[in-house]
Amino acid sequence: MGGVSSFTRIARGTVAGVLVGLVVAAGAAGQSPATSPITVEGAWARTSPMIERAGAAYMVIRNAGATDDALIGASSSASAVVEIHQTTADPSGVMMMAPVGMIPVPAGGEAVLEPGGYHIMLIDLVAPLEEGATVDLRLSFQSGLTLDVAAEVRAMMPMGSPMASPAAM
Ligand SMILES: [Cu+2]
Repeated sequence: MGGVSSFTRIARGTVAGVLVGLVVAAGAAGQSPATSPITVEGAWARTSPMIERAGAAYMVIRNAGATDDALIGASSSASAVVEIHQTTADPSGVMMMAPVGMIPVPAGGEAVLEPGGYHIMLIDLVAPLEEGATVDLRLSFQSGLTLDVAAEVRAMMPMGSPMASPAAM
């Protein structure tokens, strides 16, 4: 049946295209941190004080390059859903959080993810976050770069962190 064989050819072509795409993505993921303008410092995570089976991760993302970049997504084996959130206060001072499409990481600058501001939201945790354990995160950037980060689970904000509302993600 000519129709079937023609369908098979198209399908094979599609599979080949997907494989090429995967090789390119693996190359980007394997890029040495030494050559990447993006670095992450002080990654940590905690269980949400407010929401059962949710947690959040925080860090400072630096961009030593000459091109603006942005964090556009993340994944983790620790939770079914990972979203990029921003906590803000409404005019009456009530803290609320919502997903954002990206967190800008300007050229020569940094993005600060901290309680009361930007954070990586871990939704539907596979297991409760245990203090001292690490949460793996794969960060995806607008530039196509991906970066693997290990965030240490802590009960409290690390010493020296700016004081934000401890109840807010
Ligand atoms: Cu959140």
